[in-house]
Amino acid sequence: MANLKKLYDAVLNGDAKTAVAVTQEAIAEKLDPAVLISDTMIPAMAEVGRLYECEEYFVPELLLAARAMKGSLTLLRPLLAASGTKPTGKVVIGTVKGDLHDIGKNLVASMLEGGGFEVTDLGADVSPDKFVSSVRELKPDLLCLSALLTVTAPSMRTTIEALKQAGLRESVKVMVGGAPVTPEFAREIGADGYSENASQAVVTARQFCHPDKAA
Ligand code: B12
Repeated sequence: MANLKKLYDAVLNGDAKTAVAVTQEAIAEKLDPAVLISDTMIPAMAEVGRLYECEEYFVPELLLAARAMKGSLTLLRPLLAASGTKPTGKVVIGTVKGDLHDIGKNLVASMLEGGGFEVTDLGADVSPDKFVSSVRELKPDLLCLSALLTVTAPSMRTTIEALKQAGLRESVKVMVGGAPVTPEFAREIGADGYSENASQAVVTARQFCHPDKAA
């Protein structure tokens, strides 16, 4: 029988190989993928976030845990779609134009996926036009913008302006983050929210998509 404690520990310890192996066993035993995610994997990732915030875990542990989580989710996602489980919310994420830093953005995307969100990752160096056309096409609840450079952070403002120009600003919440971004900057450019790190991003995203279920 699939050992779910082993799966929890594998995500917590960033052991992707074990996480994938136990997930395969669980799938073979027809365990409910949604329950697997909500009762085992999300609590493990929440513990990872807690350890990061109290500085017992650092970025490498976060990345390894995110990779383990991603490995399992890759197997479970098609089953979730097939079972018709409703995602927590729809998110489009990308690093803004001119900026190639994607490690933090990838981490935020993985944590959001772990939190049950359906995430479309546009990658790095994404132009305002590309963000606008993706919002038009995919109709996400939340648009997440990442920037790591002081010189590229203003592209967040340009992207929000482009959403306004396209008449789409009211249709989507915008959350921004990345090292040069502050809550003041987020307010100044007209974003709806800011989070300092990936685990906080999930909490904030829940507040936007399902205020009643926010942790
Ligand atoms: C790795 C790195 C690179 C790699 C990027 C590889 C990659 N695939 O991402 C490479 C080598 C390519 C690179 C290039 C450059 N880099 Co660089 N880089 C870094 C470095 C060392 C680490 C960044 C990182 O990955 N951190 C780890 C992640 C996990 O943290 P994070 O990105 O901050 O993300 C967290 C939060 O910010 C937040 N978050 C991030 N995005 C989002 C989005 C949302 C919506 C939310 C809610 C939260 C959120 O959550 C994340 C997880 O908790 C930083 C220094 C540093 N200590 O930050 C410099 C740094 C960012 N780079 C810098 C510079 C100057 C450059 C270059 C211009 C160097 C050059 N002269 O060529 C180029 C620019 C290239 C470009 N056009 O983008 C400067 C920026 C200075 C500034 N203030 O503008 C830094 C700060 C280094 C320094 N001290 O000078 N870099």
